[in-house]
Amino acid sequence: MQKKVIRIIGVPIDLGADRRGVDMGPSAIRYAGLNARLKGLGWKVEDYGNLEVPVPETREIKDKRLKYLEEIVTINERLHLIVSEAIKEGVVPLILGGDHSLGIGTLAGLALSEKSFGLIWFDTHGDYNSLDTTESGNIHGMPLAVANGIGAPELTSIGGVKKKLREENTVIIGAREMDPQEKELLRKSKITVFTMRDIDQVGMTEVVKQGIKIASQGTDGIHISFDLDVIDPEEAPGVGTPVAGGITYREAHLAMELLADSGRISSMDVVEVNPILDNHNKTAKLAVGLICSAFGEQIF
Ligand code: 6HN
Ligand code: MN
Ligand code: MN
Ligand code: MN
Repeated sequence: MQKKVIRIIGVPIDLGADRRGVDMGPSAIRYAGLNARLKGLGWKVEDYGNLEVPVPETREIKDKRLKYLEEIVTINERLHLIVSEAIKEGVVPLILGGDHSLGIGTLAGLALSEKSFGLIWFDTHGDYNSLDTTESGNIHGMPLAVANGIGAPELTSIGGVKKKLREENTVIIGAREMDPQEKELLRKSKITVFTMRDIDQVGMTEVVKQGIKIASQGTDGIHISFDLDVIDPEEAPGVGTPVAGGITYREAHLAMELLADSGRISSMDVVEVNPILDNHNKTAKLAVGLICSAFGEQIF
């Protein structure tokens, strides 16, 4: 039997966020044993290594509303080609961040495919800021909007097609902190938002089941974009933007286990691991556990 292939692509970027450190995420996740564990699950693992990303100290912020725009465009131009190539070859791209601005490149790469993908975005945040709604100017707060065709033309034009996602097949899970105008913008879309309150009320199983249904309708697969800050900082202290009141260790695993059961995962981003703020690589180890659950690891 031919083994299925996962291609790991590291994107050590922290240009999209104010707080430094998520550039070390790919190293921390690899150091936590990712490749060996995936191989243990029967996957053939191709590690592409890391994309070259400039160090902020060597660059200047030219526009405070779009910090490091040029650099982030260059990186995502490169990433989108690598992701689209992986999909074309029938291998599963697994992108390790880095900050969430890399979602722009991943989704642009998926959009180049003839296949169509639903999207499940696990995040505390909406990442749906536009040029006009951003309060920080940090591009990691914008990737979902950019993928929906909203934002700086330099970003939305990556990959040629402006709209890279199907709103009706897009789901956010775990939201609990959004900027006021970002919220308004998101409400105008057809994106489904499951907040922490929804998870509290109906449980993670129900939320993920509904999420899979929404992301599956009329699509060939599901892309998971997993921002570690969706997990409670007690469990995941090493993240770029920690916010109290997140999902538990088990809820996160359960979500990945249910997605694995669906058999529909086409690709995955794992972002915002910050080793500087972490406690003995706890968050990176958790990230590895979640990736393995998504790719077939079972408790029993
Ligand atoms: N993330 N809404 C805030 C901003 O700066 O736009 C926070 C964004 C966080 C983004 O965690 O990927
Ligand atoms: Mn930075
Ligand atoms: Mn995010
Ligand atoms: Mn976030």
